[in-house]
Amino acid sequence: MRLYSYWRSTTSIRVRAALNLKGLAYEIQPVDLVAGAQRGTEYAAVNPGHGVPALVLDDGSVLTQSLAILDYLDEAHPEPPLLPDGAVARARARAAAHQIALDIHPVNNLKVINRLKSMGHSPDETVDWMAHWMTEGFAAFQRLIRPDTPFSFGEIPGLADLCLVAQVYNARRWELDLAPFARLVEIDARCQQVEAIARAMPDRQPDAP
Ligand SMILES: N[C@@H](CCC(=O)N[C@@H](CS)C(=O)NCC(=O)O)C(=O)O
Repeated sequence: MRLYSYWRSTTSIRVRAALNLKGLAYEIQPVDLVAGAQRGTEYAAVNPGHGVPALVLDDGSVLTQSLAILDYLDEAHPEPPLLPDGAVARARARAAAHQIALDIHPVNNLKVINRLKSMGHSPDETVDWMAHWMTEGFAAFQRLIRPDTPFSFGEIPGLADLCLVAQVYNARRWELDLAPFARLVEIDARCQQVEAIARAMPDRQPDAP
């Protein structure tokens, strides 16, 4: 498989971690988001949505949207599972993941920040913007997960944890105050002890500077 990916992209981190957890082989095809490669004709042919990641399967099928890719990976390669047992628990795990993937990430995406800057907002204002949505989203996430498990929903890392580790990385990048989110910091630290997740983090990517 080939994964179109950018080292620091949180959506790419999620998918890299899932591929690693499931022991799947893949090669990385870097897409330089800062250089605008996601908007070039070559990548637009892969993903008309102009975002990473995109996963090309061995038969040439192209999958886009990180959550759809994660669903595919969990269906095609069920072990280890990304979701807990039981319909209610699964809905709750998905809801926590969506809190980050659908409520924090879209409003803090590079293209949104660039748009805010082009409308006259200063870099400091855009950092405030991102911090606002991360703080609100992390507060909700912390209340949505289980209070008593090593990972967000159980004994092994799952969908919500993969979204979390990526967003915590991004939060640290922008120097967000994580003091109110001790449970999230603790889960992130536990996830970083899992080699499959640690190997998915930005600094270990071939396109990291
Ligand atoms: N909803 C999409 C979002 C994909 C996306 O936009 N990813 C970001 C990187 S985290 C990106 O490529 N941004 C490029 C841009 O904003 O121009 C997904 O989950 O895959």
